[in-house]
Amino acid sequence: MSTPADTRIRETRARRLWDSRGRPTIEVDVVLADGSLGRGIAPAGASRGSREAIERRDGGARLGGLDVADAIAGVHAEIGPLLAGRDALDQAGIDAALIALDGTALKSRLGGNALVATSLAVLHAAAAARRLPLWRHLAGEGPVSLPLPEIQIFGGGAHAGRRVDIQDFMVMPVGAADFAQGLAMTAEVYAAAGALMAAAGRRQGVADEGGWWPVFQANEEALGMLVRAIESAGLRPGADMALSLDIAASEFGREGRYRLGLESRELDTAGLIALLGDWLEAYPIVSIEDPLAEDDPAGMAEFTRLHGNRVQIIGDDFLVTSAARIAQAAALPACNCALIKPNQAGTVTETRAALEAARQAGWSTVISARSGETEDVAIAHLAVGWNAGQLKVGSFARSERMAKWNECLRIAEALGPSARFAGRGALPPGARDASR
Ligand code: 2PG
Ligand code: MG
Repeated sequence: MSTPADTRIRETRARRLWDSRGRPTIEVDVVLADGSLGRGIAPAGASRGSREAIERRDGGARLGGLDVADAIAGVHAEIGPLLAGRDALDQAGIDAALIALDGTALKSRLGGNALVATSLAVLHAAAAARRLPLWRHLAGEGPVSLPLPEIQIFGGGAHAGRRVDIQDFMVMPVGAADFAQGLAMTAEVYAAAGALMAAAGRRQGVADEGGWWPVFQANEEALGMLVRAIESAGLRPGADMALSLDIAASEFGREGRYRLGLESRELDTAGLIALLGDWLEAYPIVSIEDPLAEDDPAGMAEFTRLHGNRVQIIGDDFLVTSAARIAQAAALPACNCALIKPNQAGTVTETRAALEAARQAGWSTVISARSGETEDVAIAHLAVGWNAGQLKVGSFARSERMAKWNECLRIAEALGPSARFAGRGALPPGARDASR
């Protein structure tokens, strides 16, 4: 029998790396007494909820004010000494200590970026000490599944210079038999969409998450193009490949006024709800994220009342991976699904609590990347190990995206024939059939 690993934290060190937009970000290494190493990197959003954990950035003129020297200094001066000697297996205790050390409501003092990188590093170190892949460490005896992918084909909003107002035009391979097939179907649709765009003179490179940069005259054109891309790939829209949207409405709406810049028109809450309702009628859409702005809970509740029985309604900016906000929304009720982003919460424990709150409400869950990403693949493991059901990573191009999809393929192989694919069953019951 081997002796149990010594899982006390020996060293915590931070460094500056660069994310997929070429902006500074923070990486934290946690080294245990037995030599096990855990490493976490903070991602960064562009369309952010106002109540998510706040990144600590240096400010000033250099590097757009985005450097992270202060956040790194905080890890070395305060977080390292706090963690020294603590047991890495006690994730909850460590995260609680980090939250207390920071002492602010939105983690602005030490920075949500420093905290999430540290918390993820501790998690990785614990898995390494147990000689387990992260997904297995997280799952314990619980069930695991490969997630239904949600993959962007066109990027818009804050990720494409606001070329179109809607942020993410995505597909979900609901007809796939397994995860690998789902990705292969997506590859065909991504390529078909690119070819159709090029043929129509509408292709201008890619947006921040690797989706095609759209040159459309109206937001709805993207929906028609998506359907044609699915057909051109030899798949059935709805039955094989469904559509999914992230409206990211907080980016163009506040106080009940929504300004669609591309179409030079302004809608009120009822108007936007009506427009989106028309799209739900006309296109095989199974999921829609942030249909109304974060400051419009009445709109979110009304949208959910009207459409919650037939489409997945995800809260992102509206819920900010907060267990408390998810419980409040469930009471309205608004939404039937929570987007789960570790850096919105700031620690692994709070991220997990948000996932549990969503489950408690009977909701579905989507683990999500940010628009600013890195080679860190932790979220692929969270999606499988926490049996979250769905994973959103951006598009099907650029290695900071592909790293996550590819990691899921490796996990699927490790699971072998017993691997369960969440598939369309990961969606709320009414949303599972978009071929209506
Ligand atoms: C979102 C994410 C990913 P960002 O809004 O869901 O698409 O974007 O990371 O910019 O918040
Ligand atoms: Mg979003």
